[in-house]
Amino acid sequence: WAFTQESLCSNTSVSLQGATGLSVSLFIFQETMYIEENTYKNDMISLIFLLKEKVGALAKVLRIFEEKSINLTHIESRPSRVNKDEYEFFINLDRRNTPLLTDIIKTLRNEMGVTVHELSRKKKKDAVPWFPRTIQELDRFANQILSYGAELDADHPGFKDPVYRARRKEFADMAYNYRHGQPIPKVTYTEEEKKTWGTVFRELKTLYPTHACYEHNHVFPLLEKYCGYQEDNIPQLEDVSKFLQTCTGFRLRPVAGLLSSRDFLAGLAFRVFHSTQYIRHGSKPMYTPEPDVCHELLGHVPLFADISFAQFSQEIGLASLGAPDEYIEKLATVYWFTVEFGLCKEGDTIKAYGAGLLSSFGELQYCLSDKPEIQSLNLEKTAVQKYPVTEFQPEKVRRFASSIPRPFSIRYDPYTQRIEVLDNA
Ligand code: HBI
Ligand code: NLE
Ligand code: FE
Repeated sequence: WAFTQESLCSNTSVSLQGATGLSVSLFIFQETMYIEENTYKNDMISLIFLLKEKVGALAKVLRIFEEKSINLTHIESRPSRVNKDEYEFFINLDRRNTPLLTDIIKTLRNEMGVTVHELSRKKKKDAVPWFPRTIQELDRFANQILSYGAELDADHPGFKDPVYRARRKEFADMAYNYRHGQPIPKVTYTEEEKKTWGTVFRELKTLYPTHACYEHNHVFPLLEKYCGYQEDNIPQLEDVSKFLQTCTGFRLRPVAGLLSSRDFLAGLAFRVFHSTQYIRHGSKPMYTPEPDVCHELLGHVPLFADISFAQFSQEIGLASLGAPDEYIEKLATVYWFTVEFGLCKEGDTIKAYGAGLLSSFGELQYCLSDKPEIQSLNLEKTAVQKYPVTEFQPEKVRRFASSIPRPFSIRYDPYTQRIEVLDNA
């Protein structure tokens, strides 16, 4: 995608003039991250329904919920943009009494002729996948980790190390208990953890000038200056989050481990980046298959300070809200081959901008050697979706978003940090 931007953040006036029309390439070093199957334990349900403007129309519907003892926890209304004489209602339900809901929806649809859209976290026929509409609702993802920190896979270097496992549990608990708006707890890292960071930091820093993209190299000195990026110090997520907020409004939120693509992308819609806080096992500093604090801070964070990149990330996030599973899969694939493992051309030189490359000194060296086969990104092939190729701009993501079948459209209100759900005009 094209990077063009004037000022980087409010406390500096560094000017970034990235190459425009970068051609994006991809490369994967090692298979996949491990993801455990996970069924969502707690459902979350919202309904959108449309009513013709008429005395008592809403009361009639609400009476049905009352009769089945279903507790509504939230209701909002707005005039429909499509039909002047209709109103749209958005309600949240108490999760405890959802079994009766199917009957209610049937009654509304069949007997009362009401258009109802169900938003559900469970996979359900005819339901739109649930999505958070306020930044606070991201709290609901906290216990939805795909590979819970303490239950590492057998081939993970930390698996047989009880000390490492116990430490991971501490980090997982911290993330579980975090709520939006709280400062991110500061961590006192152990000497061993600091040593691991030191190795990763030192090795990567020598590679960045020649291997990392222009934007990464521009932001990096600022992170050293303002956020404690040093060989002998693991930066605190809270400091980094504050810095990013001044740059692009992106913030970090601690997370216990890998989130599903759907949940992870939903965070981006609110300019929230879910970040792990633990560090990789000291025996393998060069490469780890899962995200850790090195990956987040050295790989992702520098690019989230870039205005165009931040915008692009949020567009992907907004496109994901309420999207069917197949579309989430496509967005995640695009994300993987660009944000995680993308290479770009600067003039004739190939540079890395993917976070998974920029946080692994093994992979960063390897990806620019003559060994890997580099392929041009062809989104039609990679995402298996008709998709504009090469430069990858928010405008194109927006076009893709509008092709996602959803019974409503979505707008982000940055002042309230809320998603507005609008009927499809
Ligand atoms: N979860 N915690 C966390 N961190 C990520 O970087 C992350 C994730 N889940 C999915 C994901 N990244 C992406 O690779 C895509 O699946 C969207
Ligand atoms: N392989 C990367 C690293 O070692 O930093 C992490 C990738 C996470 C997707
Ligand atoms: Fe990542």
